[in-house]
Amino acid sequence: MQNLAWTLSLISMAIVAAVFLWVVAGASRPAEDSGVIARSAFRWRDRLFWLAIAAGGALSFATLWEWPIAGHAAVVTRPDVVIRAVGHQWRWEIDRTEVEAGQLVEFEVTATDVNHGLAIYKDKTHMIAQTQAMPGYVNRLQVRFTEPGDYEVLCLEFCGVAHHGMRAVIRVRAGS
Ligand SMILES: [Cu+2]
Repeated sequence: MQNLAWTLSLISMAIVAAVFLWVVAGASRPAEDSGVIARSAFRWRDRLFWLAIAAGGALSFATLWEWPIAGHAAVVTRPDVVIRAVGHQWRWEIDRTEVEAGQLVEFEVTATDVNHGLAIYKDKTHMIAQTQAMPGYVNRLQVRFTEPGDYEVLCLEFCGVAHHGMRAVIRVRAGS
């Protein structure tokens, strides 16, 4: 899915760049006899504009309908486990790193220095939950790990030279 999105983005960027170059190349030509041709071109431009707006709206509606990040809605359920996660330049301080599959885990996320982003990944590339880690605030993030395994915690907010080194692991054991 990410590769498809990346390929489509590249194609779209190439089309935009090509149109841009075409317009630049044509800018030095004197304007053609205005009148019927120009009026019809303007009408087409108007139609294309509204078509692009409608297509963009439809595409956004179709693809963003399902919220991609689990457990990000308002916290309403009592968690089974509470884990405090504090971001520092450049490490995570997490007071508990083992839970059982099926438990509702609430992360209390904050930071001591600058903004960090706490993101939990399954299988390296699949982010299952994320929230900001901000000094002076506690953001609560509820996650129910359904499958056992090691989940990587990375920083999503560029926070300095060793940002990439902010890694931790949450180990999810098979539920009893
Ligand atoms: Cu960070």
